[in-house]
Amino acid sequence: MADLLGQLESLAMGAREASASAADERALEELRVRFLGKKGELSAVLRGMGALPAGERPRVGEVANRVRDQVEALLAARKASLAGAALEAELSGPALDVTLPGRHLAPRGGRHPVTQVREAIVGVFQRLGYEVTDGPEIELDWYNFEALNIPADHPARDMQDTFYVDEATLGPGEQKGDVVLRTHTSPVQIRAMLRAGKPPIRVICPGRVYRSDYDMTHSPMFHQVEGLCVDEGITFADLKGTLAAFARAFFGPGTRTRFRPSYFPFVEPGAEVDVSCTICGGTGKKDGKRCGTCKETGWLEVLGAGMVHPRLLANVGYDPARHTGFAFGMGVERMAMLRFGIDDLRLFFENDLRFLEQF
Ligand code: FA5
Repeated sequence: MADLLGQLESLAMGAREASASAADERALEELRVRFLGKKGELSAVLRGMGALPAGERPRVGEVANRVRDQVEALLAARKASLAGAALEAELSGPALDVTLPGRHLAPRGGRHPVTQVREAIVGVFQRLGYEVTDGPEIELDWYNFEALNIPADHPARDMQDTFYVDEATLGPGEQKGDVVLRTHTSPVQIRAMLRAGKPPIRVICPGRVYRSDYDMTHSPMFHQVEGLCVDEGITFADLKGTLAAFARAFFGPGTRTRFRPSYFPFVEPGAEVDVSCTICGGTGKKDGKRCGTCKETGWLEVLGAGMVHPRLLANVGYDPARHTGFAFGMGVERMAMLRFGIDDLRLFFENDLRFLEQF
């Protein structure tokens, strides 16, 4: 018995020394396993109790329990003192400097001005009950020209104006001249009518178009928005009312519209539509001087429009005696230039952040 009691005493002493020098929680856990674990030192002593006479066992058991409590208390006390020291170290360490400049947030992206304007235009027509539709940018000559009543000798069909798709990339049965990068969104008029099968149709189509152009107000790739309305009894008055409502919604309530006769092969009659100048309010004068935006005319040309040519309706199998409609098309970059007062369209495509951040 004296032997076992001696072992318990030295276990308690060993635990006292070891826990005093344990540096962290992990070391304390290792000590707990070493002294109190299933295969630890205390269990080894208790296993030795089996050899004792029955009368001596309670005494040894009592001392063993006390030693277990002592070791547990030692470990807990050391744990608390380590935590206290860690907190102390943190509090007495260098203070958090709240005056340091913050880390810069990554710059926020935004929608491109052309996208913003496209969405604004489309939004007005959606509120007027138009549905958004689309068509391919690589288009068949038939949709881009032929079905739109644009004759073979029309200057738009010239190589100088249109990007034709190279022979190498043509599909089976297609010939050079059959496939073009669409030069306007008007082919979607044909596609929308064929898709619908029959009137009524009220669609708006935003999209990219391509022309062999390049100067301050023309770029080889630009965006248009096409509108088409076909039904029974649609008249030029509906066209005027619709575009006047659009102009007021897009440019402001006081905006006036003017229709000038013009020619597009796919409409009859056709018109160019002007709005009162957004800069000088239609007076032609800005601060007593000539308004440069409208060149003193008081008007800005914004889009082409007209009544759908009966031949188009016939091309898609509609009855021109029963159904009539109107169509219009506008350049999105042109609308963006007017809205934001920008004089060089090419700025939209240079992706210079100093420019883009202003919108
Ligand atoms: C057309 O493209 C006709 N399809 C519009 C139309 C539709 C008329 C329906 C009648 C009925 P136009 O070629 O004028 O029309 O072009 C329309 C607009 O596109 C122009 O007013 C102009 O704002 C814009 N635009 C034309 N070429 C360029 C270019 N290279 N870069 C930027 N914008 C352009």
